[in-house]
Amino acid sequence: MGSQSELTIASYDTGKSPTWCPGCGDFGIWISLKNALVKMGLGPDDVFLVYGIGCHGNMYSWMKTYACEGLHGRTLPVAQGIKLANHPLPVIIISGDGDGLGEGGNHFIHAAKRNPNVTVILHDNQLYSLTTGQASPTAKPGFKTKSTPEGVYDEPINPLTMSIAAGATYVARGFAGDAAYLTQLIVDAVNHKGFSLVDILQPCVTFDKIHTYAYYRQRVYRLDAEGYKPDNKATALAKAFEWGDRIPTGVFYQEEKPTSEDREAAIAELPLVAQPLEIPDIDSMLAEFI
Ligand SMILES: Cc1ncc(C[n+]2csc(CCOP(=O)(O)OP(=O)(O)O)c2C)c(N)n1
Ligand SMILES: [Mg+2]
Repeated sequence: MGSQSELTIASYDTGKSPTWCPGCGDFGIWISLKNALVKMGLGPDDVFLVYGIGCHGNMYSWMKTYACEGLHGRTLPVAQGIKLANHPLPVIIISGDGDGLGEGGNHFIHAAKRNPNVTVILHDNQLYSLTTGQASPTAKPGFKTKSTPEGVYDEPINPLTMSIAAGATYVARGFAGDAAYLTQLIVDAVNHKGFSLVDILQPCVTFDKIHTYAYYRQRVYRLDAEGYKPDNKATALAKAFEWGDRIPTGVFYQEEKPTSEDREAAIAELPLVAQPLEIPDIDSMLAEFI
């Protein structure tokens, strides 16, 4: 692990500057992620980031850690492969609402069900922003976008209720305009052992004039300030459906459960990367199949 005293947010600089639009919610998420890594003492060599395709995924170019950019929607298969190969390595997924819940929706449900020890940071702007502002699966009814000029008319996917129902063991929501609290939620999510989601309300300043920083600021409140306890699925689901004049943020649900790596006998003693490559007795192994 990197030495926390030497780490600063500058430790993750690549020398490239962000190309995000000035004011994009991605900035708040990026700074919160860097703050969280510094707080946990995870330097560029101590963590693997898997990026989706979208404005969020462009972070790959200005964030120095072990990392890869997957195909659009395929962050979770890649992340689970990395976790199987080297399960002590923290793996964080930088995904979008389109990437993670549209193209990658099926992977998302099955990853939540398996409970690998990975964290999904979901940049939830209700839009496909990189492709210039089409409605994403989380777009709310009535929202007018390039692809829905009369307003969205179908039901949105709710990342929180979907994750809780599918079996995720840490489910939280943050706001890109509150970096201090978002940092805390990311630290908690990465420290949680199991599949963790931080769904992040993220204003898109270019393609969305409705869900602005002011819009969210007037509505968001913290569950923990109201004595909420995240230990009951039914209560968590009810809270996760709350959306309107008041929008809850914080930890909706958390439970301890064996991870997919815990259940994998082949890596019980040693991570796969630390295991010897040679096959001890190839002839007797082959004889089983002949
Ligand atoms: C298989 C495939 N389909 C479609 C695209 C085009 N595409 C690139 S980014 C994107 C949407 C990104 O939306 P989201 O994940 O919400 O990211 P954001 O830009 O909002 O951060 C799409 C559809 C692609 N690159 N690959
Ligand atoms: Mg998006």
